[in-house]
Amino acid sequence: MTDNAIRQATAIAHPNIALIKYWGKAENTTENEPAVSSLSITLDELATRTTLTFDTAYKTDRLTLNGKPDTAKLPRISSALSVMRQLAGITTPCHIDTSNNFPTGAGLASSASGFAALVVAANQALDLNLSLQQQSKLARAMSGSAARSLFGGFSKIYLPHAQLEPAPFGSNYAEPVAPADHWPLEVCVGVVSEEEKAIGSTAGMENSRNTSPYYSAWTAGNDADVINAEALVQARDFDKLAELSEFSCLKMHALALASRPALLYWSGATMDAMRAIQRWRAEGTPVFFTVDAGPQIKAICAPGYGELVAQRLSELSGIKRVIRCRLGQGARLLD
Ligand code: 2P0
Repeated sequence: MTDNAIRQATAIAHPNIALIKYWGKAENTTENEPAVSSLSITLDELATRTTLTFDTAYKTDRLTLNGKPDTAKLPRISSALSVMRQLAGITTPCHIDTSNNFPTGAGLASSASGFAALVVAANQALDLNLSLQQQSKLARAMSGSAARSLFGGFSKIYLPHAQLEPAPFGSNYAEPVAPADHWPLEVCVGVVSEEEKAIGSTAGMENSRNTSPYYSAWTAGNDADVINAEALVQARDFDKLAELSEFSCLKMHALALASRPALLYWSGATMDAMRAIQRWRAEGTPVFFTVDAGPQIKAICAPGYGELVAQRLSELSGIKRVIRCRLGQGARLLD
């Protein structure tokens, strides 16, 4: 690409929700390397849509989020984009116009969908012709969970050795485990709060690595959890995946809770919903919960049970609204 061209591309990406959680970065990483393996599902209903316009007429990068200028988030996005500009051999400023149809920075994985959409749009606009694996590595360096949103259905980051590769791609990336139609699970997101969280995941993970007495036990267990979860996904074994996924979620929160200062992401409504979901499952409804770095509750349901679970979830006090999702596609270009 020459430096005097106007280039534009639009991409869409969906958040993903980890069933086997990522929490913790490799020590001394300059490439945002995760310290643990993870496995996730990509959703369909929630989405980030991003248009990038590179134009030499601009003096600096600018960011519009949900129609409003956003200077707070610009530095992180701008420097992420600069890695891709460097690959293209240009320095052209860019207008990043992005919108989310769900709350930003509130534990609904907006950084996963946001950075996945950014990489896919930049790959196109800058004519980089990167493979999906290369795009996933770049997304991972921007935000760990974003690597997984390159793929639809079920995907994983499996890094039993965590060997570092040279920049800009780093050593690890996400891989597809199974497409959405392999096992069309449904997801009901119970929104407890629309507010942005006070402590971002990056700072929270560093806090846990530096202070939680459970950290080494946590990193030692995740490879096996991912191997086992992948086999359960392939076998479509809902009950065993439910047990393993709730175990991974609670293990991550135990680690976070035992950090100093403590990372307490749940509210009372989160915990009430966790107990209700376990009760529904004991009564025969195939559903399990997961919770990320925020108070929202995610109820994962066997195919056909989304409507029933959404109804029950919406009746719990403290749940403001329920968003129903199915499993979706990976990040992709829009015309
Ligand atoms: C996950 N989370 O596996 C875990 C579970 C939240 C809880 O990955 O610092 O935004 O940008 O690499 O990906 C959220 O952290 O962190 C996350 P960064 P990211 O989905």
